[in-house]
Amino acid sequence: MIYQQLSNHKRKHLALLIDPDKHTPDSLIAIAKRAESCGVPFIFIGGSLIQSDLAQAVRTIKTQFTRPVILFPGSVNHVTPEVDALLFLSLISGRNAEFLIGNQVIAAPLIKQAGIEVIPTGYILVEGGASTSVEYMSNTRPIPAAKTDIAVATALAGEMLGMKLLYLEAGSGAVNSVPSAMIQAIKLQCNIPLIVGGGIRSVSDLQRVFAAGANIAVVGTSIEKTPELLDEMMKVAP
Ligand code: 1GP
Repeated sequence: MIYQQLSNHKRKHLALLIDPDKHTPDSLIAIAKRAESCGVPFIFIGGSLIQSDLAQAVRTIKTQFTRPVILFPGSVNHVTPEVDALLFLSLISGRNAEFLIGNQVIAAPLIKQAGIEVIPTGYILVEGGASTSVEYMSNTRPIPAAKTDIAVATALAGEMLGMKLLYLEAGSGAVNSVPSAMIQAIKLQCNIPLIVGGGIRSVSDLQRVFAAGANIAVVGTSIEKTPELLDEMMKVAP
């Protein structure tokens, strides 16, 4: 079960987010090869708006990468049996019923048919200093970065609803990643593993997020710009 690997509390994990639209087949092979050789434990694949062939991208990645490829879906259309597991996201920081339950109802039979491992995930959008694709596409407002109490209450509600993971998201390309105080406060109150992503651009950003308590940190944009950074980041992923 991939969930068991993700929730191994003895380890901190770095997950590489790949948006297939940002790649050519050759660059996809190159990044998957790099991820394999430097020991990246998981690749997340997804994006708010994907126009390329996601299933084909997964197949290409898997020619080089032997560890789990996990779907981080932006829409129902992204469901494909090629992935090893899927974060079944509910956007619990928002109040848009389509992203809380509507799309999940449409996707559930397709996921069942595909036989993919499902990981129920409370997805919490946090203000990151730039307006992001998730915010626009989901038509929801992120939790203000200073409102730790709202983020903790939201995370607790997610855990009480039976979510198996929490995902604190500043949004792809965020100017500011999720504040340490918010990560720490959620870790203090919740027992389920915490993923943190959005705007992690350097080794020191990554160290800060791990030190604050994130179990899994997700990086996308910075590796698209500077693939070598992945090797540096993997050195500090304990
Ligand atoms: C994953 O959306 C993020 O949660 C990825 O963010 O592209 O800013 O690394 P970056």
